[in-house]
Amino acid sequence: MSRSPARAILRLLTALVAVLSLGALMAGPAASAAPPAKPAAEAIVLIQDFQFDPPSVTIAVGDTVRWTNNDSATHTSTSDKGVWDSGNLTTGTSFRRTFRTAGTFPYHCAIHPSMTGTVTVR
Ligand SMILES: [Cu+2]
Repeated sequence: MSRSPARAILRLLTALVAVLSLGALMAGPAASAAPPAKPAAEAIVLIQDFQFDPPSVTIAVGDTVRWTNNDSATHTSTSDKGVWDSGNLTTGTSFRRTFRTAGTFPYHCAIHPSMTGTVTVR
């Protein structure tokens, strides 16, 4: 059996390509994607004593607000403009909404309209 140098080089190149492909595969798509300017954050609004606490939060586009009802009464987080409605939040339950557009979003509790808050998205 004679070994051709061309064949040996070809085999070497094939192995090299395989290693390089594996490396690219392991690096994954994240390596080519630009890193986000800021990881998405979650702002927490507690519902207690018939109030949203804090009553106003300012977040960045892409961030999420989480409302958690710490009250004994049932409340809602309901957009004044119909953008979202949590439905009834019983004691200990939460509702999350991610805001993908900038703006000022007033909201209230549908059960207790005197409870109001604002989400500002920049
Ligand atoms: Cu309420």
